[in-house]
Amino acid sequence: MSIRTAGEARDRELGRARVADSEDLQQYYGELDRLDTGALWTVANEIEPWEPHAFSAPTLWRWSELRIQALRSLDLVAPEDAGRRVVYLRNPRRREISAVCGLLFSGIQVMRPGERASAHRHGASALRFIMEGSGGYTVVDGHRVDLHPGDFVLTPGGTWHDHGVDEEGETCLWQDGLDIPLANALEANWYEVHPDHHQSVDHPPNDSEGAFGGPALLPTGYSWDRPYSPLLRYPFDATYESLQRAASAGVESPHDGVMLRYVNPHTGGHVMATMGAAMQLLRPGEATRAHRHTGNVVYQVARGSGHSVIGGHRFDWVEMDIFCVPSWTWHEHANASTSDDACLFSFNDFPVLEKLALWREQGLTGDHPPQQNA
Ligand code: 1HN
Repeated sequence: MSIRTAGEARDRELGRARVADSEDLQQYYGELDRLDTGALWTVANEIEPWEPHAFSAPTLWRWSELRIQALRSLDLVAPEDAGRRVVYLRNPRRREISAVCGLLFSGIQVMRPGERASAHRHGASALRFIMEGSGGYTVVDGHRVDLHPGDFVLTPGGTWHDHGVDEEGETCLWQDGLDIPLANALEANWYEVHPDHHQSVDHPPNDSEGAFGGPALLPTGYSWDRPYSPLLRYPFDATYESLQRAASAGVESPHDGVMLRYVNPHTGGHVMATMGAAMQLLRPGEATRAHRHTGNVVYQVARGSGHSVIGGHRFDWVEMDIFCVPSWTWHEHANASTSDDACLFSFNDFPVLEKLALWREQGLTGDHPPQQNA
């Protein structure tokens, strides 16, 4: 797929590769090819786009459609056979790597009461945003974490994890976000099945929240040297209250509304090494200004309804819909309601961009973004 969309006309400029073709050159290229080599000037403009190029298409998946298909899978496959009963979201331009956007993965997992999915671990990191159900839980390295709608939960790379729904619970649905395509692109992913297939819970339930979930309070005398947050669950109610408090304190951005990052309380940094996450509040009638940045973002509507303009395309959304914003794509969001809040959960690959010093951001002071390239 060509990454030279806009700017081909500018490739005639001094400073770009602009070698005119000739018979001698064609013969030369043929000889290089036989040696598994090539002339840089034949590919330079292709591999050095003027601006960051997104391979993914801005896309929205309707929860009303996803939910029906995820529930259908309940009667079609058992978690013991499927490993994980997940319907994944496939970006129309990322089919070959099963990515939702950029190098991120997203899927809808469904489990019914009494089911357990066996324990495993992998190099890739995972996160979950819980949509519906009760009695769901995940066990992360022996710590049980209960799953409630609106909660954001971590299963960091390298940790043993298995999930289940208690017998007396209700069918649970949640979004799984993973960095699997990234880990595979880096040729660094691996997978292990737990020797006992299920973990024993060897800590009090939800202990990570007891220890690390206080308001800006941490236990004394603990040490933590893992590359992810010791807090494994971020409940919705506390998140929503924080957004309200931030709004009252005037903490807002013209591009994001009131947006709070989920943080590793130990470092103040992103929750995991490869993926960050956030929740943003669009107040009644609020519309943000367009901006763009490197990094890919997958949004899920946690509350309310509205629309986003992404790369010049308008997407109307309602609760639980999922949509994505590919790298360097102009985007803006609007709350459709003049009386109710809208909340957007999102996860992203920003930690990777930041660590590799590839983060770049551009905002607009005017109201309308320029025409986005196709
Ligand atoms: C995985 O391990 C889970 O543990 C869910 O629940 C989705 C998608 C791709 C690869 C591994 C899970 C996954 C996954």
